Amino acid sequence: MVLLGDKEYFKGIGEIKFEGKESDNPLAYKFYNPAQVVAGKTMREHFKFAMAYWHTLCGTGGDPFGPGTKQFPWSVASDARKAAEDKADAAFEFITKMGFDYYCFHDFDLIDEADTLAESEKRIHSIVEYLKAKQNASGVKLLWGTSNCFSNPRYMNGAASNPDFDVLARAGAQVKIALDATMALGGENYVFWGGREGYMSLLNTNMKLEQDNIGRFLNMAKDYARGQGFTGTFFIEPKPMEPTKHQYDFDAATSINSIREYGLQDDFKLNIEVNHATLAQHTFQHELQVAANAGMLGSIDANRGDYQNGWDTDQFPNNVLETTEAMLVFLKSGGLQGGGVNFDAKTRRNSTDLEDIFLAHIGGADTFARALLVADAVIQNSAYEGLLQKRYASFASGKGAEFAAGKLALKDLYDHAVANGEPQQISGKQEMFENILNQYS
Ligand code: XLS
Ligand code: NI
Ligand code: NI
Repeated sequence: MVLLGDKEYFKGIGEIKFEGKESDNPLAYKFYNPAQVVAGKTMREHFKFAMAYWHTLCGTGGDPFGPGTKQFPWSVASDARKAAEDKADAAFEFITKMGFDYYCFHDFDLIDEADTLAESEKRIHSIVEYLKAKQNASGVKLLWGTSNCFSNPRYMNGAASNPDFDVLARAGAQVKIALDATMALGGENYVFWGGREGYMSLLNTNMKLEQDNIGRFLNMAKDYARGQGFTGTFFIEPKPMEPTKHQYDFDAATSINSIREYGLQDDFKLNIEVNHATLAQHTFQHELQVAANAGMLGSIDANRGDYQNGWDTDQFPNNVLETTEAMLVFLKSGGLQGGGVNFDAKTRRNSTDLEDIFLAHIGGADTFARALLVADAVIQNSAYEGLLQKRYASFASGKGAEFAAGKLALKDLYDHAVANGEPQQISGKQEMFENILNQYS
């Protein structure tokens, strides 16, 4: 089914509407009701759902054992500019039919990279003009842009962490062009995911120099964009491994340390991805909480991994209980600072119908919406908050409160312990907390 010249790619699929949980229509939202107010904000404002250009329009399902399986009707033109326009048409048709307000891209998701830097820059500029018109016509906005400094073989030894200055400078040029494109499109944020910023073997690696170079590189990118008037937030997206064995931005805590070490804490926050958290042997909610504690919970890449293997499988979210634990952190920390929820997720290799892309995003949005509703009900109506407070009540009065206010010395702890004897055993009540989540979901 090739629709050359025909601008509707997703035929037979209209606007996806909220129909509620009783609806049997697979192409309707059961829980995501954009206008519904939860904890003082509409769902639409809470989430700022975004489509990821790379998975949704570029990824045809190839894996190490076989080629792509999906024939996208927008990927048939041989001319780069025409192919990019078709892809943009499909992108905006999809985003608007989903009722989403945002999208995210890597530079060369938009249009194929050319043989030279100059020609690549020209191509990006020309497609940016086209996208600008599409944004204006639809009201769809750019949540964040980024540059792909990991696919091209020139980056096999890294981009900003490359041992060769020429490659580092080449990456700098690419980031400048991607920043220009992001700013021209009114992008609200800019992401750095260091796919090849890491190493495979310490034997051939000067880790200190590589990390210092990344710090200098990020500062230069930030200074350039600020100099051009960019007021958005920069996000680091942590991931422990894949493609490199040791990625420098391993997890939220590691990345926050780097951000502070490089002096970037006023401009940078984190973009937390579910499957990256689990690859780092953390939970998603743990990573959100670490980011929130540092005031750096910026944005979310929504997906999920697979518990039976250790890859970045980028499946769509569908686990309500787990997402509810994440939404508890989300609500209690006041939501995302500047970012939104980007579906960095792909349909399976054998999900080959165009309709599957809609079903997947509907499922992802419904999972987040349902989890938000449950988390809100738990906070508002259940014993949860009270139980949590009670667990730490010893710091709210007496000596505990004095300690929390920084008024005690070690000798005071000694005196308190001597006076009070062996502390009572107090249960952590984990099962009771878990039962509350189950009860409200
Ligand atoms: C890969 C990352 C990537 C970033 C953007 O694992 O998730 O898709 O989000 O470069
Ligand atoms: Ni991501
Ligand atoms: Ni990822």
